[in-house]
Amino acid sequence: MTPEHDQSTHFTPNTTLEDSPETISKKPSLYDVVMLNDDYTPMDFVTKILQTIFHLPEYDSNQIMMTIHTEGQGHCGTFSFDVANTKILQVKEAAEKEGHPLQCKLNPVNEDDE
Ligand code: TYC
Repeated sequence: MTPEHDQSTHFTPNTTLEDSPETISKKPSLYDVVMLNDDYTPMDFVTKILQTIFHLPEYDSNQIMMTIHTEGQGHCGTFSFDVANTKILQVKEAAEKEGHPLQCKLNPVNEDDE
């Protein structure tokens, strides 16, 4: 193998020795943060969380809050694994501080659908 074809020193964390060059992902995996409905968290608290932690405009935050309230869950944003987990933790901590059960979940984005 010529040095320029030797990829052994170029593996990124989400590749294995079995991956062919075509299957090695070129960008980091993305994750949807999905917020869940509950019967207790006040609506205005949810709207504020969407504005402060997810940096969504007030109008969008209110729309997403109402979607969660009526449909059971709603999409808050798509992020890298670390950013998504940090936001989920920030939501949990802010909610717990006020005694609310608000929770989010993490959904890997199917990269074939992009
Ligand atoms: N269902 C809650 C209520 O009636 C409001 C709510 C909306 C809670 C969105 C959580 O993610 C949520 N107070």
